[in-house]
Amino acid sequence: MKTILKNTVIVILFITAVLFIGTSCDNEADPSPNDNQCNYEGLTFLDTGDNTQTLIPESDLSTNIFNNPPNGIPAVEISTSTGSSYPLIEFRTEAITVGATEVINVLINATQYINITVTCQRAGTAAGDEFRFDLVSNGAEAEFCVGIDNVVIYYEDLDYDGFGSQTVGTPSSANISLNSDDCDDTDNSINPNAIEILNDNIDSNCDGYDNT
Ligand SMILES: [Ca+2]
Ligand SMILES: [Ca+2]
Ligand SMILES: [Ca+2]
Repeated sequence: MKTILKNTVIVILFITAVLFIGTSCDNEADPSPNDNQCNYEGLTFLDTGDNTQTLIPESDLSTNIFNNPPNGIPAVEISTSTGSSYPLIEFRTEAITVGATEVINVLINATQYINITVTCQRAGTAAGDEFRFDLVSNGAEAEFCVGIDNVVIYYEDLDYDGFGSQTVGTPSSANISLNSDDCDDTDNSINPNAIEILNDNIDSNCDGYDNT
């Protein structure tokens, strides 16, 4: 199937599943136990014939968890993988403990679909853990069952040079960075982008050596 046609079909199926059909996606016991594995993985819905339809397989979804974001509210983001032939989907929720709910918007191919109620039915905190989110709108349901691919960690960047220290940041940290590459977080002239001053007893560019 050509990519554009495939994308169109998936978007229509998703919108139909989430927004219009009065079907459900009860593909596991409800409420779901916090099992280690989802029965069905990826973005799925149950059609009117009670068959689980996979809109996007898990392997084409990328899932990040933010356990220590600057705003102090952990969140999960799910998107289509880079290079995926599926439509661009961006999903972010702060409902990431079992039973938590949130009403969110979901972005599909640059269009916002609003007022989708997300319920977290399986939760994790580390890479490899699985999340299961129920998406409900107008009585229709779809589900994300996904494994965490990346744990995004924010580090303290107390000298504001864009490079974090090894210290994991908190919402009260003065400044934060997505990397931990600073070898001296008290001096903004010392970081991986600095020019090394040879043999001054300071490793200015954080490569481990004073003279390179
Ligand atoms: Ca720094
Ligand atoms: Ca150096
Ligand atoms: Ca030096």
